[in-house]
Amino acid sequence: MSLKLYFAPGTCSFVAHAALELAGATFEPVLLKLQRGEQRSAEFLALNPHGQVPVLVDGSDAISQIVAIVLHLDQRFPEAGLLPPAGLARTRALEKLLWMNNTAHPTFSHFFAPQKFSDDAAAQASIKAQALVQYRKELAEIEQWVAHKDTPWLSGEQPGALDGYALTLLRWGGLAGIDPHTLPATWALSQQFAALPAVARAIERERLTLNLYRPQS
Ligand SMILES: N[C@@H](CCC(=O)N[C@@H](CS)C(=O)NCC(=O)O)C(=O)O
Repeated sequence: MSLKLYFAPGTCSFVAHAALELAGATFEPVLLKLQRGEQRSAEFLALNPHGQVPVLVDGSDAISQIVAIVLHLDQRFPEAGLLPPAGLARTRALEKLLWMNNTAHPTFSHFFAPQKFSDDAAAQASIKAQALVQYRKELAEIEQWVAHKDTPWLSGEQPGALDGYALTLLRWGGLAGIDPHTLPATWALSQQFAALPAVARAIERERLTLNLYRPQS
């Protein structure tokens, strides 16, 4: 079955993009320009009515949601080790993956797009400020996972989905004025992950700069 990934450079779709490359999958990458609203085209909404990337098309099936896509790829390419295969290690990896997706990622969305959550300018400023406080704590939590892991990668011996998400969340932190050097373990892990030939292909395709840090004015 043919695979196609709808992605937008620098967004959370990188987690799926890196996973496909790590799995050695043959797939067609389809770049969407979110600034141009391409995620709201009729063609894309037919694949994902939520109008968001990533979407993985596997044959005639369109799959959205990062966690669902990772689980699907993990089943399809078990040898890639995107997640631990079984047992408590798998449960713990899913626990982290879900937290990244349902907690840290939405916190950043509140910082990046506060207009989604209020149409009042003062309320937006407050949402943004509070989200930044929260996001710092969440990146600090990931830093603890990375600093105290007893395996080379976040979920085991092989690089996988958690490492791709950690890199993505750390990059976004740079946009929020969080210097990655203040999170040295996550920064080192992200650099190692980015240097893997498979991941480097995704980074090159998305034309990503790893360190986006700029001090906030
Ligand atoms: N829960 C979704 C979140 C997806 C998401 O937030 N995608 C963002 C990019 S990081 C997006 O497509 N935003 C465009 C929009 O909402 O218009 C998932 O896990 O896939």
